[in-house]
Amino acid sequence: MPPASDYRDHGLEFPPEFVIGSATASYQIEGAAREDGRGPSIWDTFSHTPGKVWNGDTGDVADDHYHRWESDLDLMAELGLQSYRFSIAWPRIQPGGKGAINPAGVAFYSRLVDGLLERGIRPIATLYHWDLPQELEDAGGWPARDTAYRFAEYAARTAEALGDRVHTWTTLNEPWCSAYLGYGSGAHAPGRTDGAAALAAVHHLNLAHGLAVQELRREASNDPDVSITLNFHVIRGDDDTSPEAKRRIDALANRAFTHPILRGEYPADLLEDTAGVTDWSFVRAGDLAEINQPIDVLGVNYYSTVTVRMWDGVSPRSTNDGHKDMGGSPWPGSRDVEFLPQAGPYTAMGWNIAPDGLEELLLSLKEQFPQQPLLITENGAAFDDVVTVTDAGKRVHDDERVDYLVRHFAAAHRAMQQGVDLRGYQVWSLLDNFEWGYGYSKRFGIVRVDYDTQERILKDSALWLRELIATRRLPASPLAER
Ligand code: IFM
Repeated sequence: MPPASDYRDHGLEFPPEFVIGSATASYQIEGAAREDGRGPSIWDTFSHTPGKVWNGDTGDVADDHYHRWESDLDLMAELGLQSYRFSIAWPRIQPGGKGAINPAGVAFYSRLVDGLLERGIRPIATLYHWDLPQELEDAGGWPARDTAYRFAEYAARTAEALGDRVHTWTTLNEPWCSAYLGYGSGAHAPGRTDGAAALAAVHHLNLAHGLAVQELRREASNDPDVSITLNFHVIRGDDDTSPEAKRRIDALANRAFTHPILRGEYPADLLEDTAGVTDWSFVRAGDLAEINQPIDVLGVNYYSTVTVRMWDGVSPRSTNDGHKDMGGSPWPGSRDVEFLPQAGPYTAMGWNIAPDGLEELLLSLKEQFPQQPLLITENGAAFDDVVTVTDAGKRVHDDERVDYLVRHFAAAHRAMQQGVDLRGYQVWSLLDNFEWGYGYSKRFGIVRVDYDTQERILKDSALWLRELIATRRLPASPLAER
């Protein structure tokens, strides 16, 4: 084990009740795709379809976490994590997405939760991080209403099994991606390119969330915190047409979720902007009341910003919307919004590094939803790491990632100083993993994974996080003195 970092103390202090941990997701790390009764998910199908994922990578093996969960838990304990956010693979619990549970699947997560608790780490469980059972997609997927009811049933069965021990439940991770990338642009599984289907998926994901919240409250016996995680778009632009473009993207990306969930309504401008795509008749009487359930915390995922203006229809169109275009649009009804290249620096994803965007986002959520506690459920960065072999063993001096984290924790701290009720911070990701369409080409981990040997190497960012958690003070960036 390398020594703790010697970065100069930056000094910002985080209170003990501010829960600092790290996050992963089932398909990205587990592997064991066909073991112990797990059924196929849409990501198995998609990743095995030629041309969909970089290099033909799949989650078949991933980080082999399904077999290495115990040593991975020891790693978390070594880092002193206060919490661990993981996701449960629906097709392990219900291989076909409905009916009887698969005992082996439940047993895996039960062992994981017990292992976390034994090590004093708070379990934060996400019910859906994109691995929809393939059978449900074959029956219509998220554009079909029935999927929301199937999800509620899965939530109930899972809470029956684990609802005495999980501290925080998250219903859905980033429904924006499930709906718009899965059914609009086709960049994510199941790879459909149909704007109307994407908007129906938005509604059925919202409905699934609301129904699941009710099941979790009914079935869990330990009075858990219940949440949803959204990937907010922080939208910028200083062109004359930017205000209109911002309004449109804010409606599709942010308010399409926050307003039904936290206010019980769809924004009128969203319905108007998308009227040429769908009439929203899939929203039935009573749905909004089902969706609008109180949640204990709102999960916030933040990585970077977007910059927009309206396309004039003549100039060559900028296609830099930060999302791979696979033939469809992730913005139904607003294809005429143009996403502009942004000022750097950038991560290896090509995403701009903008910590002030996180502060702005947290303040804006406080203003819009003053009573709603917040939790950062994901923030982190991919960089092209280099392994250095020293006498003390293998090291990864990922200074840029540490710098990114220092700046974003500092931004969160500034927001807290301004009154934001922020309960914690989960760094994405604990382990390098399967980065969806980018396969294994992008490394977000604070722990490096050698995909040939499955060796784990603590990067400097992991040591930095360990120091932050142990001291409660933000260690300075190694780049600060350069
Ligand atoms: O890896 C993903 C994660 O699954 C969802 N949020 C964004 C991360 C980085 O792209």
